[in-house]
Amino acid sequence: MQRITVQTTPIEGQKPGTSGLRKKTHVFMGPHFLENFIQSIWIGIGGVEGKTLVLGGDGRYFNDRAAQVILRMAAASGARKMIVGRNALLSTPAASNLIRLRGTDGGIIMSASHNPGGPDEDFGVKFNMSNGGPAPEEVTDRIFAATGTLTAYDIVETQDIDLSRIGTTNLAGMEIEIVDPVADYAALMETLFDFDAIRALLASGFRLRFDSMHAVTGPYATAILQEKLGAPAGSVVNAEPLPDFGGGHPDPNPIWAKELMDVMFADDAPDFGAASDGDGDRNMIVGRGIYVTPSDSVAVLAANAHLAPGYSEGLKGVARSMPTSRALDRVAEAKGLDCYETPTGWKFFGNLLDAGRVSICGEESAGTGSDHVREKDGLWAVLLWLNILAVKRQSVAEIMDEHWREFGRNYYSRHDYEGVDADKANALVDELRGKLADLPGQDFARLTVETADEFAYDDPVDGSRADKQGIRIGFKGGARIVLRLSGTGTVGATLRVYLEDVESDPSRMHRDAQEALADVIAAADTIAGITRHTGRTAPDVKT
Ligand code: VG1
Ligand code: CO
Repeated sequence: MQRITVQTTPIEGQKPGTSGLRKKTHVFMGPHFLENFIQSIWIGIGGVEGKTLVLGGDGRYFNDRAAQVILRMAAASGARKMIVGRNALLSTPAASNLIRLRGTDGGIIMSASHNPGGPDEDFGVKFNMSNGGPAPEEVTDRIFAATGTLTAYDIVETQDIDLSRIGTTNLAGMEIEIVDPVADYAALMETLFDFDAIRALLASGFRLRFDSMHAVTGPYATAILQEKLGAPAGSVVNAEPLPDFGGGHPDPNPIWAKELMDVMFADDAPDFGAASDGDGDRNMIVGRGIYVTPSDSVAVLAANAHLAPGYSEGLKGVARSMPTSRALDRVAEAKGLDCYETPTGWKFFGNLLDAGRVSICGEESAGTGSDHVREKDGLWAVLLWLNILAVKRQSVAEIMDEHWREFGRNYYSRHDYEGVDADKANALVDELRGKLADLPGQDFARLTVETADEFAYDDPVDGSRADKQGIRIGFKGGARIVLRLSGTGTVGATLRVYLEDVESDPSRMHRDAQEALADVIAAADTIAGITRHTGRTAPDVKT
């Protein structure tokens, strides 16, 4: 075993995006790429010497190899200890929990989340802080700065560590503890929810189907839903994590989780369906014959969380990312709760959660979570839904109907234009930015613009500022368009167009969202010139 210093030179393009650094797997596997980034993390966090970190990933292709490299680099730089999920697996929320539970200095999560995996698909690495949450921009900026000046990295040369057996081992003086990835997380869930009530619901003939999409939640969902809560074997499907997610796209939405949608819209559909993404932090909720948008889901969860033991004393406040629909704001207003609007990405919720200002947060991209960890948490959302259903004994459709009648409905859809030429996408945004000041008062597709600006966020806890976080256009009557470029893609640019309108007439609350939003959709194209700039006449994905 030998500790060596390898000479290297900076590699371009190592700037972390919305959630860590994501690249094509072959890029990550290229000479020095992973090593450069990991050494830059050590620099960005002020060194790893004497520190304890958690390490795990979503099991995608290269997860196992990357784990060995990261362990050897941590040992070479003097880390005291690494706590690793067995076979280098940990869902993102389980990693967040482990960091908090063990009081570590942070952790590394190997995942490109909802992006597909495999040799020709994507890989990613993310650093989380000692609070269990994604590194804030100040830290990712330091990491990125280090990638630009790096000249060498340290690594230990040795055989692979056997990560398949729970227990403790040693690597060049660094302790490695291999833990069951599921146990602590499952125990945490048991403290938050009424497992007896959910067990009784499932014993009463209520049928559920959870689609793990061959990603990391398979073992978690099987242990919790089937083994602990008594859902019959086969309730959790696609449960085996595979390096390429079975060739699928582990993004839980009606397009990529179509298999689940088909089952839930069939005549003999189960009562409740759910799916999760690559690293287990996203959730999709679908009832028999009804899809629940993530923006509605977080609103329903906030309105009913008190029905679960972990939230019985009420919520401290709520938060949503800016493009997420304002269904949550309606609940907050009715309940007298503070509601914060943050930029896209879970890292912006961390300070609000740490400061005890909010208990539940959500994003339109199928991320929901609470102060139990510092990441969004797919299974947590599913369990809270089940707890609510167990108490209310209503169908998902009845719950949505009641919710809309009480709070009003926010029709919502996101249109994604993927793989757009980056220059064209930037030109679109620049042009739009240039005309924001002139938009108020103008009419488009029967809608009158009331406000138009580019979102900037001043963190109320630490005063940090994040600007250029998306363009938002508000119309008279409450409709809204938001446009921004994705920060998680690996090919070209992805333009995201978020569309919303409000409806308070109960007789008009059961329309198709695309139909209900037709004017808003038309206005978006006219205002932003989407077709003119991109040549596209329709989005690639509508969720
Ligand atoms: C997307 C979503 C955002 C989410 C992020 C990470 O980012 O829009 O809401 O926080 O993915 O989710 P972007 O920049 O592509 O819009 V995950 O599950 O990939 O960690
Ligand atoms: Co994810």
